[in-house]
Amino acid sequence: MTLLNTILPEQRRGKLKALLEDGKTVRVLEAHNGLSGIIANTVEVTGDSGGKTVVRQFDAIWESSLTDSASKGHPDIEVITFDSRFHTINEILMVTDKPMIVDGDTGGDANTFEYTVSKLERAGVSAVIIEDKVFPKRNSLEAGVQQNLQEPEVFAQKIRRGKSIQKSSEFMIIARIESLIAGKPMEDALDRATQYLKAGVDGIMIHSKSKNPDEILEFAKKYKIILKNLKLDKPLVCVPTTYNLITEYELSAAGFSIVIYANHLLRSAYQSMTETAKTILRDQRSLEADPLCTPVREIFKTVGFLDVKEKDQQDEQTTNTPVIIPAAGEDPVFKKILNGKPKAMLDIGGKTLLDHQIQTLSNANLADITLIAGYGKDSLHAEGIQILENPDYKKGSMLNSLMVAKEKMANGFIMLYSDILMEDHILSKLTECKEDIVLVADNSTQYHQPEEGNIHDYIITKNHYKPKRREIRFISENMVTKIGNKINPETATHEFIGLARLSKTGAEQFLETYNDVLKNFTGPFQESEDISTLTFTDLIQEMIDRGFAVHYMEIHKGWLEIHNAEHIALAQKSFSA
Ligand code: SPV
Ligand code: MG
Repeated sequence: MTLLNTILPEQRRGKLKALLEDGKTVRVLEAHNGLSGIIANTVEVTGDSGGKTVVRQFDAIWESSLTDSASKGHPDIEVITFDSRFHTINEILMVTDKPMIVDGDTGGDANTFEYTVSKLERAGVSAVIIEDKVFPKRNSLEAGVQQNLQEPEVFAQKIRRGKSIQKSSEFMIIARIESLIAGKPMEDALDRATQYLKAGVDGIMIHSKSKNPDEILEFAKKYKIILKNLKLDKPLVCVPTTYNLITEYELSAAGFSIVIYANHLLRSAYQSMTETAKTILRDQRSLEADPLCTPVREIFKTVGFLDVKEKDQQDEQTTNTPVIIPAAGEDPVFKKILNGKPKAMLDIGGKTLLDHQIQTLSNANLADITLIAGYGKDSLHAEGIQILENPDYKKGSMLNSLMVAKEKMANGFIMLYSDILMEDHILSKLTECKEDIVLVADNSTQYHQPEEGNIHDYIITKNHYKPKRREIRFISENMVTKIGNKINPETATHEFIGLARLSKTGAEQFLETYNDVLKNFTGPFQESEDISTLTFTDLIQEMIDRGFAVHYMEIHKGWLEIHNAEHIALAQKSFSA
């Protein structure tokens, strides 16, 4: 179900009257369930109108007794209960925003009809058309069927009762004259029209199963005279199923203001379904039937499944993505200042490095934080985060620590190096990225020399992109082709800042590659001398080599890594500013 076209009853009900008052010839298409309702509501073509290009759509939806019954596998003889019809009506109303005209069959007796009017009006239906036959009626299109007409006085009284019960002035009751269907003369039809108009009906439908339109055109001519005599202006409705050569334009010129295509979606669906079923039987597989079928994805799009997918992805990205900070290693540079404490406890302007990180994460609504501790773990403290331990932190790389939090990765995660600080906007932007694997990459690396003794994770992006002024690039082009600390800084386009986001799918691919590499390889691997010291960037490079799409989110400065005393001073300066 798509929520795009939903509309409240009071917003819809008056739409039909408004179209008629605007002098429009209302083009109506049948629907028999939610999906056909969406088609009737939204399908459009561009056409020509007096040399001008116009977008053509249907104006309203016909909820047909014939097709509602047939879609339930039943004949059109008022055997489908009103409750069942009302279920279909609501199903269509739920996914459309155009006015609906309901085929009310005979309307039952006057009491039943009052309830029908009340329920349809409340639901937001714009009009009901009832036919002047005796309950239970027979469909009008089949030749040789006994058609029993209701006494016009009895039918006129049913109209009065219906009109007296409706609450709004917007709801319309239209009388359908079946004289021509029942083989009665034109006079009978005209007589009935006069009586129903006098009873207060809002419009007349003249029905015919003739191959040519002569009789309805004659009726239309004489109907104008009746209206003139009664000083009324009430719309005339036709259903050109059998006399289908005549155009809307001609019908409009003859005085018809509502034209109903009453059964075409169901009939075309039936033909197409039968053809598909036979094709599968013939070929004993479905390959040949495929060209007869709409792609699944188009159905998904039509019924709103793709919207749901997108919303789920957005939710997944913005709510509670776990953040994993591998912080187990010992930092030789700060050994003295830290005095046995882990680097995360480094004081920067009166606050620990970790608290600075937690603050930035919480500013981006990221509250599920897991830190992997190792060296100096007992002196590690921070509020509201989970701490896991990597007892083997002396062996292996930061990737081993990251993998301690494997359990947190199942629905996607963010990985943050423990020694970087950044401006808030970087994380907010990262949570909005739609790709499955996104590395945050700084493009300012090209403007400065690598610092002595520091290890930098460099990136080379697809197309060897070097920033130019004012340029729009599409996200899908933001692909990483190479990553690692052995890349020549001269050829690198970006530096990986130690912040990455992996979606559920991205995390699955990441773990799958990791497990496979550990199982099947020994010795040197990517940039590492041995598989046991495999790094995060090695694994990412391996994923790229295996064909997984690794994207980058480009930033320009706005972050710091704390590798020496100078960096601390710089960070302090930034925070005090
Ligand atoms: C319907 O669509 O159910 C109608 C029109 O009532 S007809 O089938 O032509 O009678
Ligand atoms: Mg009908």
